[in-house]
Amino acid sequence: MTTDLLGRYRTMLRIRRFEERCAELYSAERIRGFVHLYIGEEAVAVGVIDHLREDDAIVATYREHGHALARGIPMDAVMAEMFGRVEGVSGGRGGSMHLFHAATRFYGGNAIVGGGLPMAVGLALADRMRDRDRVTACFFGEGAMAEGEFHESINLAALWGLPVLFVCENNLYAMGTALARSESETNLPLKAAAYEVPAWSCDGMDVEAVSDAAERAIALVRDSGGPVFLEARTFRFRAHSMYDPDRYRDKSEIDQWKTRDPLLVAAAALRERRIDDAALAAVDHEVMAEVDAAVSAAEAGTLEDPSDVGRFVVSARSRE
Ligand SMILES: Cc1ncc(C[n+]2csc(CCOP(=O)(O)OP(=O)(O)O)c2C)c(N)n1
Repeated sequence: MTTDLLGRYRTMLRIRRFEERCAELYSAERIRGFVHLYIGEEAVAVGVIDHLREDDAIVATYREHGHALARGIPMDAVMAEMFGRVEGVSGGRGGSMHLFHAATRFYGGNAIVGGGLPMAVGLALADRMRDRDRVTACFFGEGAMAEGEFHESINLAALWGLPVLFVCENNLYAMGTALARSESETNLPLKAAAYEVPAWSCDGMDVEAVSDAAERAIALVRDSGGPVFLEARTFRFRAHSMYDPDRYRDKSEIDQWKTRDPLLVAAAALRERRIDDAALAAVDHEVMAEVDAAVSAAEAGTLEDPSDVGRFVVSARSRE
């Protein structure tokens, strides 16, 4: 847990530099498969995950590199996964969308929109049945709130009083579909409140605002034992995925949000606290060295022998 703003700035910068490098490596065809970047949204994962305890759980989406790094999964293991190497966090079999790390109770990484929500409710149910004082933080986009899984999951969590923090990362677009074009009600906390779940919003571009809101939300989950819903209003600066030509948003809208880049917002607050530019540059230097080392290690990593392709695959025959 990094309680100071400089620590949070550092984690956000680790996510940013990691992903910028991933984008370059993807364009160079050294990373393959699907890649969804979190650039612009870093304050959300960092502000929330900071307040989780080691034995709390996290469920995220396919846009989960930031959550994995904020959780403390080593960057080497995340980068190796991007390269499909055995040393990767999921043994090279998951790739960008399926980061999984049982040791830190990081339950993915899920390619299905809304797919993580019932899993989070199940994890919280298991904790409740075993009388364990744990919280499950579930991250999802506003697009997932149009899915039945959102409504089924939040309803059961409320009905059964399960300790889930539902974190909606509202970046306003679900692929090319703007929220206001697909939902008659765009007040997202209102939807959660319809299930009697305490719900509020925060500025997802300001890590301190997210942190304050998350601290309050997680404390309420622990005290009440029931779910809480937090909307973080944010924006992705890059396209939906590396395949997306991003033709549905005006450049002016993106530029406007970039003036509130979470790294700029945090840097400004740090300067007010007399952290000078040289100190921030030193952090960047260290982070770049960490990314360089992770890429070198990943490139030198092991590709699984093709004859192992059936390992971990349960077939009808192997069960006989
Ligand atoms: C059940 C399902 N439907 C559709 C898709 C295709 N799809 C992938 S991402 C996405 C948009 C989701 O947007 P949102 O939930 O807001 O998350 P964001 O990508 O903005 O982080 C869609 C429709 C999918 N993966 N799963």
